[in-house]
Amino acid sequence: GATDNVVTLLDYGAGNVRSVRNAIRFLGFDIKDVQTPEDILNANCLIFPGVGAFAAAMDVLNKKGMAEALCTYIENDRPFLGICLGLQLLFESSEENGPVRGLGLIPGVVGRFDSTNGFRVPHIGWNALHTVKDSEILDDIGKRHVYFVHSYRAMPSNDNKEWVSSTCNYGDNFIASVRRGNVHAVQFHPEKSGDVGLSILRRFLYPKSSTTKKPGEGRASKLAKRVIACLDVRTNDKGDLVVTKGDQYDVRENTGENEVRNLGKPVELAGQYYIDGADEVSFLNITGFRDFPLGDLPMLEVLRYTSENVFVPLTVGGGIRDFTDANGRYYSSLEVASEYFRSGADKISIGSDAVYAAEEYIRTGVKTGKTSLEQISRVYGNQAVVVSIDPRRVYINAPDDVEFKAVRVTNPGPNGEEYAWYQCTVNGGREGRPIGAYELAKAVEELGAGEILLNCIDCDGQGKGFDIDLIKLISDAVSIPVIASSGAGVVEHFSEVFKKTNASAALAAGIFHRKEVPIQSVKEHLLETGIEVRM
Ligand code: 1PR
Repeated sequence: GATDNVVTLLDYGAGNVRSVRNAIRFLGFDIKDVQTPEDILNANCLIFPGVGAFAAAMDVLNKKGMAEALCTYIENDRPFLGICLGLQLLFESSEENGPVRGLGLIPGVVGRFDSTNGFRVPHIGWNALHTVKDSEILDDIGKRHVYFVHSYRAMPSNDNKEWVSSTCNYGDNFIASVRRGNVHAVQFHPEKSGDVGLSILRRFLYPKSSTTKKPGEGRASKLAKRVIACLDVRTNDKGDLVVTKGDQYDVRENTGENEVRNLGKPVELAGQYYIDGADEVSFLNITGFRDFPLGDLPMLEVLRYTSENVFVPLTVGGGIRDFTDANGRYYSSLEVASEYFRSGADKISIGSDAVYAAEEYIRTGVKTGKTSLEQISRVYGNQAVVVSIDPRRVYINAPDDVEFKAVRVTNPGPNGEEYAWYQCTVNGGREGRPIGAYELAKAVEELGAGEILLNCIDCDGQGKGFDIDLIKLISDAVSIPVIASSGAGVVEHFSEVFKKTNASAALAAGIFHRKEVPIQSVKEHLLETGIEVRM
């Protein structure tokens, strides 16, 4: 085990392993980074949080001579924990942009989830496991959920039976963890799985402290519906970074001073929501469209501090686009996103820039590969790229009145209109664009978005419920997960959106900030109504 309280970390520089580092430090260990193959061979305890694409990872490992060292280390039964791609690389090969050869330690091929059978890909979110043998680090996991985010998976077979310690059901029964002796690997992210994840890491780091030997009573489950807390962040007129919240995107108070509504400090609130049971936390830098976010260092600091104590996924959005600063220095959107990832974000969210990209794509039919969406998802993977849509309802009398996809609305408009289309906006709802939410969602899915955050300006801050018509329209149109947002006022709004639409998650802001509805009571209500959630 990690006797000297030092963990060796294999970070080959492909992406964000900050949360793994934070979790290791949180558990009281120091980190030694692998520089050479010898560092692998000399490790007492090695963690390999694979990130990025399979082929790129194998490439680096082979070039640096680390593939061979890893094989030797693992064959000698030295303490090892692979995470996500760190599990997949142990197999013979992967179909991800391949076939590509892996380390070949475990028989089997890593393949892609099939989205044609109604399961959304990437597989993002919380599942319980089905434990099939004693895995030590998963002892006592029981029915508790862990966090997955991936599009590829390995399947159990007769050939790899001696390795498989748990499976998870998501369309397929895929391998969730493997274990042989001191060698462990997990497909999920313990560093993002809250308390459960931290205790898994703790068991790995302190192997002797686990005394129970009976396998945990795991069981397969459905993917849990996620409850997400959202923090709209901006600097107020005094220059402090505050969590604010608008009514239909207007964040200023109706007082003489017209000040920016201040609902608390971002790091504190995010920490509180984590403790309260939020499945994810999102930060939206809502003035990012006009202020360059890398000039806005406080936001990066907010991420750094938050990720030290918050072990669920963090998303950040606002201002992700190409930018030239006052000194003429050019920053690509990829650089902006990278800075967010380095500071602790697990996903970035793109608003305005995705609208322009989708418009262009629909007009030309050509994927240039140059949009922020395409560039960031190519480097960090689709699952790391969320597109935030800010649509406004536009009532019409007949669906053919516009060239955009319209729906028959549940509640007719002010003049008895029975239809509406949802017009996309940019710059925090200030400017309407000639594209509908439906067209945008389809286009950004093709361009590489891994998830959609679906707001609705009409419902924002109103507490009257989500826009079911809109959420149904979009969640049926795409095969990536859709996060329903805007309008939650009571717990019943959450069960309504999950019963009536195919949303994968529901996000709220105002009711949590004003402490009107605790996250825990949302979860309890969902559970009571038969909806699977992580408790
Ligand atoms: O365009 O890439 O710079 O991204 C800007 C981001 O900031 C977008 O994601 C956009 O949604 C967000 N944004 C911009 N202006 C505002 C504003 O409020 N003035 N906030 C804004 C969006 C909406 C939701 C809110 C839900 C739930 N906030 O995130 O949290 O509506 O609220 P509720 O539960 O209180 O109803 P770019």
